Amino acid sequence: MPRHLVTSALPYINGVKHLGNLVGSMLPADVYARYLRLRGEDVLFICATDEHGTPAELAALEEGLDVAEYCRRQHAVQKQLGEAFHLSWEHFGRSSSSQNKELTQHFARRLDAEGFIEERTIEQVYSVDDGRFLPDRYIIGTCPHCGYEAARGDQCENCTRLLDPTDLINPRSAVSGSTNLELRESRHLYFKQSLLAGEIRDWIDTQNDWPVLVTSIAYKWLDEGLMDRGITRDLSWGVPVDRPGYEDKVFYVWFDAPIEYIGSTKEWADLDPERRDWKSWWYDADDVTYTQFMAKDNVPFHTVSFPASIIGTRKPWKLVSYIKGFNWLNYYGGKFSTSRGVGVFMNDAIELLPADYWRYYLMANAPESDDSNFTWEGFATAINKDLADTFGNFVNRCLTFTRRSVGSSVPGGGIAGDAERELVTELEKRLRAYTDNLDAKQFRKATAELRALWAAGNAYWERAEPWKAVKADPEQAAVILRTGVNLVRFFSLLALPIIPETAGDVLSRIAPDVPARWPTDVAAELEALGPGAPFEVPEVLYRKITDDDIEAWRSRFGGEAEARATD
Ligand code: B3M
Ligand code: ZN
Repeated sequence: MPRHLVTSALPYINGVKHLGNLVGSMLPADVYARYLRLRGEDVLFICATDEHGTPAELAALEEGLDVAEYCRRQHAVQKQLGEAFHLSWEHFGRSSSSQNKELTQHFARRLDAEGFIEERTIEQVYSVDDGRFLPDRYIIGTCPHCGYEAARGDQCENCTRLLDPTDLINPRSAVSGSTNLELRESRHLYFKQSLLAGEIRDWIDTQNDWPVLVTSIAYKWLDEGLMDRGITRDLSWGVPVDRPGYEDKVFYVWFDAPIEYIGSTKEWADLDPERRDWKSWWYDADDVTYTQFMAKDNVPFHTVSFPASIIGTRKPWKLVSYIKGFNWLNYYGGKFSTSRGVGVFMNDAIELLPADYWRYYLMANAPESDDSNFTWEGFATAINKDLADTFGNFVNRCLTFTRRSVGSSVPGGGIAGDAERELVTELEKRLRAYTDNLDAKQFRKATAELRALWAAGNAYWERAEPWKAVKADPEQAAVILRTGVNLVRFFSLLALPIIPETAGDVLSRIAPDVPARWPTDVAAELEALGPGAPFEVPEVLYRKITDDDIEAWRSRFGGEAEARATD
């Protein structure tokens, strides 16, 4: 049976993620994994926190915490929030795990054995007072281009120009503020990935079903000439470099982070080694289809650097089968900003409304072919019109009217007629479009097809006019009510990947004993709940978003000025 490995880009450890991070990797990965499970596939959905590198160390420094303790706490926060959003990973690991350490060191040794590792000596900024080398981000100074006084050694976030630490005016250490800096030689390991450029290009050339966004970024990097890259750093927090003379160095975060996809799988298997075989998913795994989800800034590492690390081992480690890359979700046209506190973050969002509201809006508005915009107005429209009116209201009106007319069980009697046959024909067309879009990982289009399915059910109910039939033709009324209750089940089943909590709640009340399997035969689905099947009527599924809500949330989360600009 085909097996599906699904991974989402690993969220950085520092801080709660915003809705842009969620929609650009973790959420679509979850929707896809849920859909595949409903189709009966064997699915392994893996994610983890990306804990090494300067973001972790600088954030821990700011909180006055030991970096390992900081990461432990942050991983727990991100794991809990991910589960609050119903992200159904089989494992949410940690790139600081011992499994990732061993695998990263193994990959480096393999690359070395195959002649792809070279030692080079480079000049680096050393802080005498801190007694350590400073990575570029640890050096602060005045930008020579725009005069911004807090520019970093790698980039000025004010004018966004890329910098070298030696460009900065009055450079100082971000660790201690000391200006007692000097250039010193330091030895580092370089991965000679330039030797693999041809093989990587040949591999990319065969990926003709990948999104253009992904292949165009890969070719851009390859066309610019694939440079050898330093894969070690003078840092203490990271995967140690097990090589004499490198006791004070660790591997570069982007070398170890993608290997954590494998590391997290091994963490998962180590929890139940009798039944879980991590290597069968990653080594000689031709029966596995591997799909990665990420935002576009991560695409270069996943189309070039990580595959180079795998191909360079000359061992049959699993290469990705499909990469789904996303553009950006903006907030009123601007960037979500952790530092400026602009935009909606996962902890705030889940406090405001249950996960399904966000899941639905983010999938309906996913930044796939282009950047998309989060606005409270757009959010309110999607919730009020699609979730509350088209799905939620259909569920309640069908079940409430049926209960009031014939009691809390599906009525028998009557024979389906042309109206029902036409309904089945339309639903078959829509189901095919919905399924095709989910198979193609086109989430925006898939969500639009789900909404169209719901609308078709509403149109049937309106045309059938059960409120007249119950008086004039009870046999015909029984057909309409039976069809309506089965439509509620059918629509909830289809909605499970996107809004699992509320769709699951409906199914638990009307079809607790009917297995949730992806529907293929619409006519059969509309008879799944036969005469006498009991049902309960759920509470109103969604509350409407009011103008006051929008006003309050716009001022709380920023976007006030931007909103006026777009009004
Ligand atoms: N930690 C996510 C980011 O760039 C980055 C992904 C790693 S996936 C191996 O925000
Ligand atoms: Zn600048």
